[in-house]
Amino acid sequence: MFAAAPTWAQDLMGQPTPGGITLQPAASPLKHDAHFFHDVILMPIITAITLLVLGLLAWIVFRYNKKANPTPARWSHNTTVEIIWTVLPVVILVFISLFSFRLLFAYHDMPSPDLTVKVTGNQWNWAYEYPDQGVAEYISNMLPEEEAKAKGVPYRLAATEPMVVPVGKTVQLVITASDVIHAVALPAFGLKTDAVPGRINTTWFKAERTGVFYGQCSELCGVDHAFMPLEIRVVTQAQFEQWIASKGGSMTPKVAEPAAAAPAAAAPAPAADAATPVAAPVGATADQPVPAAASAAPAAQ
Ligand SMILES: [Cu+2]
Repeated sequence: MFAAAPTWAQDLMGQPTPGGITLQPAASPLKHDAHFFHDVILMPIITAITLLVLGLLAWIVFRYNKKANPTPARWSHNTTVEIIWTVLPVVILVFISLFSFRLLFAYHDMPSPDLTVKVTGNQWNWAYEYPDQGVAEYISNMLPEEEAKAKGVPYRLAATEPMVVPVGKTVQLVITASDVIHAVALPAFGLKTDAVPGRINTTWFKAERTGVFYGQCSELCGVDHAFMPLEIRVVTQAQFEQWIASKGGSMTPKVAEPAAAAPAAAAPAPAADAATPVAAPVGATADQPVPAAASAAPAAQ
């Protein structure tokens, strides 16, 4: 499908490019920072060191071999050279660490999030939940090969039910796992965070454009490790609100009645009992418990 386009001209957004050699194009601030760290800081230093060592080796091989230099010098130790080759690597590492820590802090210092998505790794699929919008946990499986082909989407990257997020909003991912360690990895957003049973890890991204972005589990988690892709669909705010509504959620978080809603959702039977003692002291009429129970019933559904 994409074979006609030269891969170096335009890397595919949000997915790997056949024949591509560099990092995936960035679609989130952290990935731009990671590109800078890799392209501007690490690669020039690595290239310079590699060329220096190659040059030194070539110099020694050609200038000091047995033919070119039949009587070798007898001295050992050179204080100046030893100080240089000790201090210079330290300086280089400190220089790298300045930019490395800056990137780590950027990952750590999340801007105030607009949206929180809970991500749970399972053997072998992902579960997404939107607690603030009241979207219950749903399972995202890998799209079967025939369906992926029919839809023209990448097999083993496309999912049955993607995570849907609005463009330009800071999305916080709270990540855990139910069985073994998985990892949320999505190159275009620079995400790679372990999903550990019994722990909550967080990471964040802010999608800069709409579209579909693919990632994969990046922690060897069992026999179907290769078959639990992450698909994040970035849409406009209006489309996101439509999607939330289609999932039975609401954009206005219920702040006033979380205490009543929580036990009703968890266990409908105790909630009905709880309504009676609350109504009894307040109730001026005997009818009071009936409307209270009736209002609790829709919440339980
Ligand atoms: Cu996994």
